[in-house]
Amino acid sequence: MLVLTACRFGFEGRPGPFDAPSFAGDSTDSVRDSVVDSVGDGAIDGLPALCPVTYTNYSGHKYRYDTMSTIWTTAQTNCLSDQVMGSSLYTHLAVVGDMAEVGVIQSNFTGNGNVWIGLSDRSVDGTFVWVTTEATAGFPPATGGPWTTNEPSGNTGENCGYEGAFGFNDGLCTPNFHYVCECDTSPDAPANY
Ligand SMILES: [Ca+2]
Ligand SMILES: [Ca+2]
Repeated sequence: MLVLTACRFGFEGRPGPFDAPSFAGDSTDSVRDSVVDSVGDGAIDGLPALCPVTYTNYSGHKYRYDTMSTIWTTAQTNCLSDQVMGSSLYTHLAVVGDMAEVGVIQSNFTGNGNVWIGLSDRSVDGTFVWVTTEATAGFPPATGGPWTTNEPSGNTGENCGYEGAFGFNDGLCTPNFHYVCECDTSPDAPANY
């Protein structure tokens, strides 16, 4: 069943909660296309808050650490495809919203090397943004912590963010790194990347 879900998402291109057109007879898509988010928190009204069973709790955050080494875009696609159909929650590369969350990622996932996170300046060079609509109050700042010393350094050449043992860095999007997916209430924001 999980494989079938992933294939369905893939056929429609970039997966998203309000994907269109719906598959004929696909009740789950019909539900998604007709519901609203009256609270404005990104969670779809009336749907259960379900994260995939492969996501587990780390200090209040729901993550899935994947030791498959891949490029940034594939990591994000893989995280998106985890999403439970009919859930009000979303999966995506981890959005690391404050220094406490930086620490959670470091404590649990960077011991075996760098991990891709959902940060990039692929859309507007020099402006690093997250892959979802989550409001992070300007985090990370343009320079200083959580950026590693003298980062971000990449200008037009390094557009994808990863976290390592010493903090964030911007790098080429093409190395093969492990990655961390997150499940939360904020939907994917494809215009950001
Ligand atoms: Ca987060
Ligand atoms: Ca860099």
